[in-house]
Amino acid sequence: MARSFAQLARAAEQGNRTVQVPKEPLETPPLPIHTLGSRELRTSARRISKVDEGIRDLARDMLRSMYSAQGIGLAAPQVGVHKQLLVIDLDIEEASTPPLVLINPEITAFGSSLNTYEEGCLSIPKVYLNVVRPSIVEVSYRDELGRPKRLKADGLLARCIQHEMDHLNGVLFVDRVTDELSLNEGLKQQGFDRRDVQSIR
Ligand code: K2U
Ligand code: ZN
Repeated sequence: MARSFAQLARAAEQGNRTVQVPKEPLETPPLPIHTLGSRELRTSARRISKVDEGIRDLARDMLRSMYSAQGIGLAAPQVGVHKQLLVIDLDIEEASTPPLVLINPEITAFGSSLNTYEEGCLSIPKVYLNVVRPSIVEVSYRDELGRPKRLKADGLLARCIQHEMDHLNGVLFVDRVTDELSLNEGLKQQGFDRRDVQSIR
């Protein structure tokens, strides 16, 4: 929905405090994405104490890197930044849909039913494997202006939120794959080392 002239004027006068960036692939994405085997992916992220312009600039660069890689989610540890920040955009084909920025997110409730979804990860290219997770989550977080928010999600958004929040805790989707044969096959085909998968049971 287009913003009114007054809203646009207010946004202009406040300076660009939103984090929307063009949703197109860049020649040189600003932040390289680390891949399986990198210690960066296994380092837990720290809480963000102050949501300032620096955090908003980081979110913008993460979005530019995510869109360039055709992803719908990205967590700061994937670009080597150990802060509790993740960005999500399920609608990467629609230029006007704003992305979700979750700062210091906490899952406050899980739905009781589970579902299976074939997940991928920008840090583990071309490996797609089934992962079982709760189908509904409730999450509380701060947005890009530092405002406290609560969100109840199902479907792909619930799945993406859980996948990204795992990244904040140094957990990768391959750690949750229970089908050992598919896991070994999928990793070997792409030249990844099975020993980089961590058991989390
Ligand atoms: O690496 C990442 O965190 C980005 C993930 C996000 C994601 C994983 C599993 C399920 C949903 C989202 C993906 O690589 S983004 C690629 C993608 C695109 C459309 C649908 C699912 C995954
Ligand atoms: Zn991922």
